Amino acid sequence: MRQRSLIAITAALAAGALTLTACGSRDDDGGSDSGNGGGGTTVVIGVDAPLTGDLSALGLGIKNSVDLAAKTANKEKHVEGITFKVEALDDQGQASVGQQNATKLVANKDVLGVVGPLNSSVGESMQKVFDTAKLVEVSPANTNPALSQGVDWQTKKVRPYKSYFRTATTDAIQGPFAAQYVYNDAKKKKVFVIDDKKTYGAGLAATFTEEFKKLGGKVVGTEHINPESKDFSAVATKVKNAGADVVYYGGEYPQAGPLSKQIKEAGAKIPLVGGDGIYSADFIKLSGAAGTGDLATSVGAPVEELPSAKEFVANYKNAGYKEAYEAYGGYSYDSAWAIIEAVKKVVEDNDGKLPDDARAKVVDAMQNVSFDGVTGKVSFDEFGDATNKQLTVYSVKDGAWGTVKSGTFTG
Ligand code: ABU
Repeated sequence: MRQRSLIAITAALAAGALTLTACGSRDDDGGSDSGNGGGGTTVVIGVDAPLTGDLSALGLGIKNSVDLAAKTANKEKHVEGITFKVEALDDQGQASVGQQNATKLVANKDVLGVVGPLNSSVGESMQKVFDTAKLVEVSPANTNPALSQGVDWQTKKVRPYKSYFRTATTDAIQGPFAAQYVYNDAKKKKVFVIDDKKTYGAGLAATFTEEFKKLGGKVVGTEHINPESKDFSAVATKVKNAGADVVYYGGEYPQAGPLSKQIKEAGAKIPLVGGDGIYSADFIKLSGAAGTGDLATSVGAPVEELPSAKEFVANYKNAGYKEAYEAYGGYSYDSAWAIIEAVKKVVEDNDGKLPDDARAKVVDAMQNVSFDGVTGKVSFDEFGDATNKQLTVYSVKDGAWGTVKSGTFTG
């Protein structure tokens, strides 16, 4: 983000909203320069995330953060002649809905990039739709390695889709990073591993387990839960009887909160550890007092502690969004800004206008995008993965997540 006063940005946000209504769109045939000289051309940044349902705390943080990036770019006139607008669609955390949304976003010729989705399982269902249309997507939250490195990523990495990028790091790093913390720092040696059978949860539990065993830790039990259920008493009893000194859960907070509570109620007074999918204020609401001492890893450094994020944090607050930016706010802002930077490059390379094949050119430009973002340096490697591999361990203390340790996996 560029430097600016808080007063200026507040005025700018209002101005940005007005500008949106004054701009023309690109021609339906994808032609350029459809805006008039005064208003310029509208470029739409799509958003796909769970905006309703039990994952909406994270999804709304994503949507709001993209909105803030678009308004900031408009206020700064960051891309001469272009006004950015946001079209946000609700995937409800469901792969089939995400795929329908991808088709809708592709059909809108003004959409030149999409931020999202939250869920790796939803991402899987959207990638081909976007890639066929040469429409770039940048996920701030998908962490399953296969999305960018192929299903055989552990033996042979092959990028499946040129149009897919992400600003969050992957579970190839997050799971082992958590295992190192649990084994070496927290000194836990006997783990009970539970997952929700979903792309993200099962994958993360697997990468954690592999490293935990490599370090010398013992897996004393494994279970899968049904994410549609909230009654985990049977698995909680198994945890108690297994003699574990820690639980690792691959999944998301709507299940992790009640699971933590029920494990403690069953008599196992041991911490539950999870990944970025449980790093939400809603986990603490759902687990109640039982959540104290539970741990989560999440992508990147804590936004509140990053000098590069100060302006984002202040501007988000000033913009008056009802919902918190949550775990992926900074990454969502940076994902949107990456699209804005790619559009800027394409426009500047074409005499200040969008070319007819703008989508394909934005995909190409994205590969070389590089800027200092909210979360640090933003750029992508040959798989479309974030070059920023940092992660942080958080623990629940006094009813809030507190930072424990930042770093990355060192194999
Ligand atoms: N990364 C955590 C939640 C989103 C996902 O990858 O499914």
